[in-house]
Amino acid sequence: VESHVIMDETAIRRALTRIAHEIIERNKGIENCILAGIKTRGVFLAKRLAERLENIEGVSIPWVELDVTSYRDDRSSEERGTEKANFPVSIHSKVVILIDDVLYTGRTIRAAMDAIMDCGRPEAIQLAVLADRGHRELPIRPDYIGKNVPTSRAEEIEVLLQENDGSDEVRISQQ
Ligand code: 3GP
Ligand code: 5GP
Ligand code: MG
Repeated sequence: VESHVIMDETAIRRALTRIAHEIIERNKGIENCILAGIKTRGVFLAKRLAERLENIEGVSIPWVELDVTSYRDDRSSEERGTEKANFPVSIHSKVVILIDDVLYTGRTIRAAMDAIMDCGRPEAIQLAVLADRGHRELPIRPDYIGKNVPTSRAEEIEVLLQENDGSDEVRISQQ
């Protein structure tokens, strides 16, 4: 399998720092925002963004973990289970910013929006992704993008994060 690095540790760090500034600018601060990281790697990215946002703005921002398994449309109802999303903080009238590592068909984000709506009525939902590899099957677009990565369907993006994989790196590989 041929594979090469498209983002190294520095590139990932700079992309997250830029996205943090974009979030602050777009929302005129972060007082009304909540970060929702989509398991697995989206959660680590959400934590990192929360840390940056707090350092820049000097106020804390809540972040939550989102497991969208039971809201997916591409699993059988047995696989999905019936567990309802449950936020530890109220999302009423908040701007919920979804965070994921890779955006592809958009089905994960569709499921994530369903999970959020099940928990209340946010003022808005925004989307931040580390890599957008294209091939959307739904009308979904990210508000904040680490890197646009044009891919063929046969390619795959591998995201390695320190917290989970021991190093920070984004790679693209031909299957
Ligand atoms: P993540 O949970 O950290 O995002 O979907 C389970 C894992 O498999 C994901 O990790 C994701 O990174 C990885 N993965 C790689 N290619 C694909 C793909 O084409 N579809 C999905 N759903 N996951 C993929
Ligand atoms: P989608 O639902 O948009 O098709 O896919 C998004 C989800 O699937 C993300 O959570 C992501 O983890 C995973 N995914 C889809 N394609 C890829 C890929 O090429 N690389 C990685 N790392 N994850 C992918
Ligand atoms: Mg993911």
